[in-house]
Amino acid sequence: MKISIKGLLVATVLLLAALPMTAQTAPVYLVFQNFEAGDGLAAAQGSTAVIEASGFVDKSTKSAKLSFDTSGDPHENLQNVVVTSSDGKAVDASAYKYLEFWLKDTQGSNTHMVSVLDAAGHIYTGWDDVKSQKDKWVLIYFPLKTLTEKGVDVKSIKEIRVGEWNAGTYFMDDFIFTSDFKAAKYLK
Ligand SMILES: [Ca+2]
Repeated sequence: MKISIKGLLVATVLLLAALPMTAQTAPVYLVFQNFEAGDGLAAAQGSTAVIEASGFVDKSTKSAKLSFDTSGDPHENLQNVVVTSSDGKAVDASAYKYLEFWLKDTQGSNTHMVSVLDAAGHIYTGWDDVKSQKDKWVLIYFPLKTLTEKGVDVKSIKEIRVGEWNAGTYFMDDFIFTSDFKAAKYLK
Protein backbone atom coordinates (compact mmCIF):
# COMPACT_ATOMS: atom_id res chain seq x y z
CA MET A 1 0.00 0.00 0.00
CA LYS A 2 1.32 3.37 -0.92
CA ILE A 3 0.92 6.02 1.76
CA SER A 4 1.47 9.62 0.77
CA ILE A 5 3.11 12.20 3.03
CA LYS A 6 -0.04 14.26 2.75
CA GLY A 7 -2.13 11.30 3.83
CA LEU A 8 0.13 10.78 6.84
CA LEU A 9 -0.17 14.43 7.82
CA VAL A 10 -3.97 14.31 7.59
CA ALA A 11 -4.03 11.12 9.67
CA THR A 12 -1.76 12.72 12.29
CA VAL A 13 -3.93 15.82 12.54
CA LEU A 14 -7.07 13.70 12.89
CA LEU A 15 -5.40 11.58 15.57
CA LEU A 16 -4.29 14.66 17.57
CA ALA A 17 -7.78 16.15 17.31
CA ALA A 18 -9.26 12.95 18.68
CA LEU A 19 -6.98 12.86 21.73
CA PRO A 20 -8.67 13.93 24.94
CA MET A 21 -7.71 17.37 26.24
CA THR A 22 -5.01 17.21 28.83
CA ALA A 23 -5.49 18.89 32.20
CA GLN A 24 -5.72 22.65 31.94
CA THR A 25 -2.31 24.22 32.33
CA ALA A 26 -1.92 26.90 34.97
CA PRO A 27 -1.38 30.51 33.89
CA VAL A 28 2.25 31.66 33.83
CA TYR A 29 1.70 33.52 37.06
CA LEU A 30 -0.98 34.01 39.67
CA VAL A 31 -1.32 37.39 41.34
CA PHE A 32 -1.67 37.18 45.11
CA GLN A 33 -1.68 40.94 45.65
CA ASN A 34 -0.66 43.94 43.54
CA PHE A 35 -2.33 46.65 45.70
CA GLU A 36 -4.13 48.14 42.70
CA ALA A 37 -7.50 47.66 44.43
CA GLY A 38 -6.19 49.54 47.45
CA ASP A 39 -6.60 46.65 49.90
CA GLY A 40 -4.84 43.58 51.27
CA LEU A 41 -2.25 45.40 53.37
CA ALA A 42 -1.69 45.76 57.11
CA ALA A 43 1.32 46.50 59.31
CA ALA A 44 2.82 44.32 62.02
CA GLN A 45 3.75 45.85 65.38
CA GLY A 46 6.32 48.62 65.46
CA SER A 47 5.74 49.72 61.87
CA THR A 48 3.35 51.46 59.54
CA ALA A 49 2.25 50.16 56.16
CA VAL A 50 0.31 52.19 53.62
CA ILE A 51 -0.61 51.77 49.97
CA GLU A 52 1.07 54.54 48.03
CA ALA A 53 0.35 55.95 44.62
CA SER A 54 3.55 54.62 43.14
CA GLY A 55 4.51 51.49 41.32
CA PHE A 56 7.51 50.20 39.50
CA VAL A 57 5.92 49.27 36.19
CA ASP A 58 3.82 51.20 33.71
CA LYS A 59 0.50 49.58 34.56
CA SER A 60 1.07 49.67 38.29
CA THR A 61 -0.16 52.72 40.12
CA LYS A 62 0.07 51.52 43.72
CA SER A 63 2.55 49.73 45.91
CA ALA A 64 2.97 48.92 49.60
CA LYS A 65 5.19 51.14 51.75
CA LEU A 66 6.65 49.84 55.02
CA SER A 67 8.27 52.30 57.46
CA PHE A 68 9.66 52.02 60.98
CA ASP A 69 12.10 53.90 63.26
CA THR A 70 13.70 51.25 65.45
CA SER A 71 16.01 48.56 64.05
CA GLY A 72 15.89 45.01 65.33
CA ASP A 73 15.01 41.42 64.52
CA PRO A 74 11.59 41.58 62.84
CA HIS A 75 10.65 37.94 63.54
CA GLU A 76 7.28 37.27 61.89
CA ASN A 77 5.34 39.84 63.87
CA LEU A 78 7.40 43.07 64.03
CA GLN A 79 8.36 45.54 61.27
CA ASN A 80 6.49 43.50 58.67
CA VAL A 81 4.01 44.17 55.92
CA VAL A 82 1.08 41.77 56.26
CA VAL A 83 -0.28 40.98 52.81
CA THR A 84 -3.50 39.16 51.96
CA SER A 85 -5.47 38.59 48.78
CA SER A 86 -8.10 41.22 47.94
CA ASP A 87 -11.02 38.98 48.96
CA GLY A 88 -9.10 37.71 52.00
CA LYS A 89 -9.40 34.12 50.82
CA ALA A 90 -6.58 31.58 50.74
CA VAL A 91 -4.92 31.00 47.38
CA ASP A 92 -3.86 27.68 45.82
CA ALA A 93 -0.23 28.11 44.71
CA SER A 94 0.51 24.40 44.31
CA ALA A 95 0.93 24.70 40.52
CA TYR A 96 3.94 27.02 40.99
CA LYS A 97 7.53 26.85 42.21
CA TYR A 98 8.15 30.35 43.50
CA LEU A 99 6.73 33.26 45.37
CA GLU A 100 8.04 36.43 43.77
CA PHE A 101 7.65 40.07 44.63
CA TRP A 102 9.35 43.38 43.85
CA LEU A 103 11.03 45.41 46.53
CA LYS A 104 12.60 48.86 46.58
CA ASP A 105 14.84 49.37 49.59
CA THR A 106 15.52 53.02 50.43
CA GLN A 107 17.59 52.04 53.49
CA GLY A 108 20.44 50.15 51.85
CA SER A 109 21.13 46.57 50.77
CA ASN A 110 19.33 44.06 52.96
CA THR A 111 17.94 40.54 52.96
CA HIS A 112 14.31 40.13 53.97
CA MET A 113 12.42 38.00 56.43
CA VAL A 114 9.67 36.21 54.52
CA SER A 115 6.81 34.56 56.38
CA VAL A 116 4.02 32.57 54.77
CA LEU A 117 0.90 31.40 56.58
CA ASP A 118 -1.64 28.86 55.39
CA ALA A 119 -5.37 28.83 56.19
CA ALA A 120 -4.83 26.39 59.07
CA GLY A 121 -2.37 28.77 60.74
CA HIS A 122 0.88 26.95 59.91
CA ILE A 123 3.66 29.45 59.41
CA TYR A 124 7.07 29.43 57.80
CA THR A 125 9.51 32.24 58.60
CA GLY A 126 12.99 32.65 57.20
CA TRP A 127 15.47 35.11 55.72
CA ASP A 128 15.60 35.05 51.94
CA ASP A 129 18.85 34.91 49.92
CA VAL A 130 18.25 37.87 47.63
CA LYS A 131 19.77 41.17 48.69
CA SER A 132 18.04 44.37 47.74
CA GLN A 133 19.87 47.31 46.15
CA LYS A 134 19.43 50.79 47.49
CA ASP A 135 16.65 52.74 45.72
CA LYS A 136 16.17 50.12 42.98
CA TRP A 137 13.28 47.79 42.35
CA VAL A 138 14.69 44.27 42.75
CA LEU A 139 12.87 40.99 42.12
CA ILE A 140 12.82 38.83 45.23
CA TYR A 141 12.03 35.14 44.75
CA PHE A 142 11.40 32.43 47.24
CA PRO A 143 11.02 28.66 46.57
CA LEU A 144 7.64 27.27 47.64
CA LYS A 145 9.09 23.83 48.32
CA THR A 146 10.76 25.33 51.38
CA LEU A 147 7.27 25.96 52.74
CA THR A 148 6.06 22.45 52.01
CA GLU A 149 9.05 21.04 53.88
CA LYS A 150 8.04 23.09 56.92
CA GLY A 151 4.42 21.93 56.90
CA VAL A 152 2.81 24.95 55.23
CA ASP A 153 0.05 23.94 52.80
CA VAL A 154 0.77 25.72 49.51
CA LYS A 155 -2.78 24.86 48.39
CA SER A 156 -4.15 27.38 50.86
CA ILE A 157 -1.81 30.33 51.29
CA LYS A 158 -3.60 32.94 53.37
CA GLU A 159 -1.02 35.57 54.23
CA ILE A 160 2.46 36.70 53.26
CA ARG A 161 4.60 38.89 55.49
CA VAL A 162 7.89 40.57 54.70
CA GLY A 163 9.96 41.98 57.53
CA GLU A 164 13.06 44.11 57.69
CA TRP A 165 15.77 44.58 60.33
CA ASN A 166 17.10 48.07 59.59
CA ALA A 167 14.95 51.11 60.33
CA GLY A 168 13.84 52.87 57.16
CA THR A 169 11.35 52.79 54.32
CA TYR A 170 10.74 49.90 51.93
CA PHE A 171 8.37 49.63 48.96
CA MET A 172 6.92 46.32 47.76
CA ASP A 173 4.66 45.33 44.88
CA ASP A 174 3.28 42.46 42.80
CA PHE A 175 3.27 39.45 45.05
CA ILE A 176 2.82 36.58 42.58
CA PHE A 177 3.24 32.83 42.34
CA THR A 178 5.05 31.52 39.29
CA SER A 179 7.44 28.89 38.00
CA ASP A 180 8.97 31.26 35.49
CA PHE A 181 11.65 33.68 36.63
CA LYS A 182 10.75 35.86 33.68
CA ALA A 183 7.14 36.12 34.79
CA ALA A 184 7.84 39.62 35.99
CA LYS A 185 8.12 40.74 32.38
CA TYR A 186 4.45 39.85 31.81
CA LEU A 187 3.50 42.37 34.45
CA LYS A 188 4.90 45.26 32.46
CA1 LIG B 1 0.96 47.63 42.12
